[in-house]
Amino acid sequence: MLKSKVVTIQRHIVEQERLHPGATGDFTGLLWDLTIAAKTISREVNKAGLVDILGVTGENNVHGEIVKKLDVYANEKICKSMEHGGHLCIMASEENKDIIPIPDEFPKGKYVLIFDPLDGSSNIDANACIGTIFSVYRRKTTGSMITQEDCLRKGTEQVAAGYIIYGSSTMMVYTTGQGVYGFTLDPSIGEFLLSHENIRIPSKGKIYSINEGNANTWDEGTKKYIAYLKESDSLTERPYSLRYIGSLVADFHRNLLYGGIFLYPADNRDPNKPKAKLRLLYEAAPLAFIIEQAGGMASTGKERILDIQATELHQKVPVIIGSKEDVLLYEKFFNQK
Ligand code: P6P
Repeated sequence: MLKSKVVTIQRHIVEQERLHPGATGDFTGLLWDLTIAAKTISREVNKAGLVDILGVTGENNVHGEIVKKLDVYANEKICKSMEHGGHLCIMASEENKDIIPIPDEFPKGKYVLIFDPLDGSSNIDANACIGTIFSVYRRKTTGSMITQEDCLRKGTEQVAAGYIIYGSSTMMVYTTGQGVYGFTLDPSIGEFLLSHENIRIPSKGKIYSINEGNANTWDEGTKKYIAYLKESDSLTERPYSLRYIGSLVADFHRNLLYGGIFLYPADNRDPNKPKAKLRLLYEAAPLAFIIEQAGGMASTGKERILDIQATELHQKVPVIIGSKEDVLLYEKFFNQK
């Protein structure tokens, strides 16, 4: 039974545009083109088991990870869908070592798109949830040359961020700084329909998401915090439940709706050289924008993720993200001397 008020994502984007008096429709066109790419990737993801798109290409991406065909497909689909609209001046992707220029034959726009085309791809063959994550900035440089500088930004400069989650249904969740909105794809009409208006994350959850297999790599503060969550205390609603899919978008989306904390701390076995895993520009920063817009918090343990100035395209950071009270408590444990 459809809700009385059926709002497509296109209509919502236009309504959001009206909130920005200076908007030219350029930004609307950018988000619109993204929804086209999302629908096409969703179609391929949902039939991945039926066509020879599963399995690996045998190549590795810039991080030395084996690339699955769907990653390559999603990356190419987003690039092809976004390069000709005249909204972008540059792109950057998890799958590409360097920035992705807009081909000369296409007009250049004033926005920058940075994305992870298919995060959680190691779960593809297991038919587990995977997702696309994107982040949008306004161009920073003014000269004729568009450089990597336009991509190396601080998260607070984002004008939009979002993700598409390919799960039991396909959802697109995004923010332009006016709250967080979720749209569910109705395949029968090929439209994303508003299903989650103004998403707010509970201030405190009862779920924690972390790869417990890495416990021997954690710093002392993280070890103590996770041990604390496992103690029994009805007053503070402990023990928490562990929920970990191993697909960032899926773990993030569940915690956004139910409340809770997702943690990917650095490997601290060499305290002089802590090693993080998740990437700042196309994983941590866009999700941090979304979580703050939903009333939550995103930290490295030491600092607000949105305050970090990127210095490398594929820079990695520790990610502690979710309900504000949970992240604040983690920071107390992490910074205990
Ligand atoms: P681990 C997937 O490869 C990913 O980048 C995220 O989607 C996910 O949160 C994380 O890695 C899982 O990493 O080390 O727990 O398998």
